[in-house]
Amino acid sequence: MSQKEATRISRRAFLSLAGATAGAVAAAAVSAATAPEARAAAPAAAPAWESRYSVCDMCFNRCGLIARVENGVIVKLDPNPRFTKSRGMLCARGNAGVAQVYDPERLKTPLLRVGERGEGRWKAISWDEALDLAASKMKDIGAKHTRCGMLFSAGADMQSGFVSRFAEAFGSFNVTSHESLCLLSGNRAFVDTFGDVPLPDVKNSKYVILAGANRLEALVTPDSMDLVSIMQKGAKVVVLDPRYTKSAALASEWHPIRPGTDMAFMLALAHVIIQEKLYDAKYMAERTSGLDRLAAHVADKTPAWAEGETGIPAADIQRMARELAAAAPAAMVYPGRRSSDYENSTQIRRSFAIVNALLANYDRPGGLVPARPAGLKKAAPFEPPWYDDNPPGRVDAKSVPLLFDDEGSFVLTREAVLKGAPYPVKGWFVYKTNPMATAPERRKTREMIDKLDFMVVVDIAMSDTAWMADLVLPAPSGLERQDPVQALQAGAEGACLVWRDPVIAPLHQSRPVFDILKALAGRLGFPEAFDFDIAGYRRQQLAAFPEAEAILKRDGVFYPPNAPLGGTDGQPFKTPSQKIELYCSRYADLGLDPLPVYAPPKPSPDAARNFRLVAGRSACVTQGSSTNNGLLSEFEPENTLWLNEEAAGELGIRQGDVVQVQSPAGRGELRALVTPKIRKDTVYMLSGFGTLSGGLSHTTGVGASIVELLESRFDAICGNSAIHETYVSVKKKGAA
Ligand SMILES: Nc1nc2c(c(=O)[nH]1)N[C@H]1C(S)=C(S)[C@@H](COP(=O)(O)OP(=O)(O)OC[C@H]3O[C@@H](n4cnc5c(=O)[nH]c(N)nc54)[C@H](O)[C@@H]3O)O[C@H]1N2
Ligand SMILES: Nc1nc2c(c(=O)[nH]1)N[C@H]1C(S)=C(S)[C@@H](COP(=O)(O)OP(=O)(O)OC[C@H]3O[C@@H](n4cnc5c(=O)[nH]c(N)nc54)[C@H](O)[C@@H]3O)O[C@H]1N2
Ligand code: SF4
Ligand SMILES: [Mo]
Repeated sequence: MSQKEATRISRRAFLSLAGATAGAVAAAAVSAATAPEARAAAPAAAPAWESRYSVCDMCFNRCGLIARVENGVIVKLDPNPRFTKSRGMLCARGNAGVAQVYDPERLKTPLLRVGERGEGRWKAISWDEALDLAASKMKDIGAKHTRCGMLFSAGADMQSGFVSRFAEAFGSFNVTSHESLCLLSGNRAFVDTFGDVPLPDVKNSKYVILAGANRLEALVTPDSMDLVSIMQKGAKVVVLDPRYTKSAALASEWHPIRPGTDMAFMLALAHVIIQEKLYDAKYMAERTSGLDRLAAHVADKTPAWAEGETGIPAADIQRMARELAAAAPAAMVYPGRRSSDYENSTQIRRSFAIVNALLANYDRPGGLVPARPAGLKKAAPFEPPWYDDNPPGRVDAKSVPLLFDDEGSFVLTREAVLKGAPYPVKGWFVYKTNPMATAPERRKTREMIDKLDFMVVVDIAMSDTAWMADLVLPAPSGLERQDPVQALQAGAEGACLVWRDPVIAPLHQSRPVFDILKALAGRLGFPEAFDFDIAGYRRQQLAAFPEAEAILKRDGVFYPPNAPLGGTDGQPFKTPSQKIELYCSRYADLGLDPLPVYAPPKPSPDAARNFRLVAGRSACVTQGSSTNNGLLSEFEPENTLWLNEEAAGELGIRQGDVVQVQSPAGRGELRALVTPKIRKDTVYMLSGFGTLSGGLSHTTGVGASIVELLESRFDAICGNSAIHETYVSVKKKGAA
């Protein structure tokens, strides 16, 4: 039976299980659904099914779940009703977590590359051999290139903090995370305006402007569910998106904004609110700084002007500004999450932050609320060593004015590795992140890897990044792991605490990254940095809540006492002026625009490349890497190029035709989805296809890779990647 057939059966099994009541049906389905290894791991005469708590690991939201385990095999995942952040939801990807665990293509043993890089010839080796090798390579790189010669990258995970800890103990400043491909420009903008990154309290909001965020497909809990509930109660949700997304379809209003012009829209909202004095003057005087300068800055940013930039009718912009102000403070411009879109994204998101400030919605129900302290204690504190021979800072330091030191910029780090300057980086430890599929300009990531002496990847699957490594280490899924406590925030409801205990024993030879790091720390001579276990670590984290452990075991979630909203009233904001900085004094000091200055999006430098390529989510795919999941791939079997029907007509492209897409970075071939649901000047495709790895049978040779096409642009202030800045040409395959 081929792997595809096997996973098709598992999908059928999954669907029948979802509705099954008879134990016999369930048992039959399970035996078809599970890989032989899983069955082998099951104890012979275990009792009937048990429910075990865990937290979904199919994306960063960490929705609480209950796993039903029969004879040592997970047969179904359900939402944990006590976990209120997800409002009782476990999405399609969450349900498909079972298929990740029992994926026949999972990595099973440590693998050592024996052929050329990317050729796919591997030798299974023992853990001892693998750890000895990794330790000796890291030691060599440290000795030859200083300890900063090792780069560490970790994705969103409850154990990712241990990777940073290891890097610190090892002595390298060079750590990157998925965040510099995701949300750092948005964070930069809000930190520099409010002094922190507030959360949207969607649940209590009466008016939400959702710009560049597709919350009903790109799920963020509880916001996604709350948007639907508030619309049912009469709240207004306005979507600005060049595509008619599912959020657009359900929203009160959709405006197909011209890509890259959101700042013009926001400045015009500010113009109307200020001109018509629709703001709370006392609040503005007491809590914000720079209103006069902002007023002067937006004096000519009229709705009529913004219409010319955005394509949104001036009358609508004026009406929306009035409606928004009337609903304030229970109103917001949704801050968004992924802001890795434009080279001026920090300034674009600053304009979002400024409109929110004009609504006086900070720390108010229905507005933007500060993250609440969760009361976790720092566990296992340690004194990181100091190495005199190290360079002064990160390899990407000083490449942009306001890099986040802890995350850096993947795109700029890659540039530095390619150049070998300011100093060589020759080793890469990668955990649960897949830059070969999620960083723009795949060719460059490949070239970066070619510069390395040693690369080790800890993953659950043979991702494209793992495929390029020297050493690949198999990881357990979240359902097989014990994880530390993590605080999660849910709008006005504040923090909750979760952890993970294994629902089943780890399959195959997989080992959690904590164990790997601990073993390496021992071999590299700093065992003291990992001289604890996760149970002990969690006890220290929970020192303030003696009751938490028992409650976590009983309910799968613990709610620390959360202060009511309004707690920051009268308190200074964490900005230089201690106020909300409409005018950003820090930017002025650095020679950056202290107020967001609008510039029209740059036209394509090449007349043949007349489509802007934009990225975005599907509800059934997580980033670049769940497309090989046997259940989810049935919903998204391949990616297509969304192409406006008029544009397609002009190019002679019909529904389903194979098209060739080209950019300065690369090219791709995939089928066209001819649709009215996208602007004529924009094309879109999903990530996670056109993979290179020999261990991803659903996606290798299927569709096209968007990261092959995207140019490696970045935000000028913080170095976050900018993946909507690429223009592509499109033609029918075979056309001249
Ligand atoms: N199902 C699912 N849910 C997820 C994830 C996932 O992979 N799958 N990932 C999670 C993560 S890590 C993140 S960061 C979030 C991302 O969630 P979002 O921040 O909502 O990001 P995207 O889905 O990328 O949506 C961006 C939208 O912006 C539109 N757009 C493009 N250019 C412009 C423009 O110039 N202006 C405007 N107004 N719109 C534009 C795109 O068409 C797209 O629909 O989702 C999270 N939730
Ligand atoms: N073109 C394009 N690029 C994008 C985006 C986009 O919308 N379009 N979105 C951007 C955003 S917002 C983000 S957040 C980033 C995300 O970028 P990444 O951090 O690269 O995210 P994923 O693609 O989810 O990669 C997760 C990796 O972890 C592995 N994995 C899954 N579960 C486990 C586990 O339990 N243990 C281990 N060890 N590994 C596991 C997966 O196999 C996969 O290789 O991508 C960014 N890049
Ligand atoms: S949103 Fe879906 S995939 Fe993400 S944690 Fe929740 S259930 Fe899992
Ligand atoms: Mo993200």
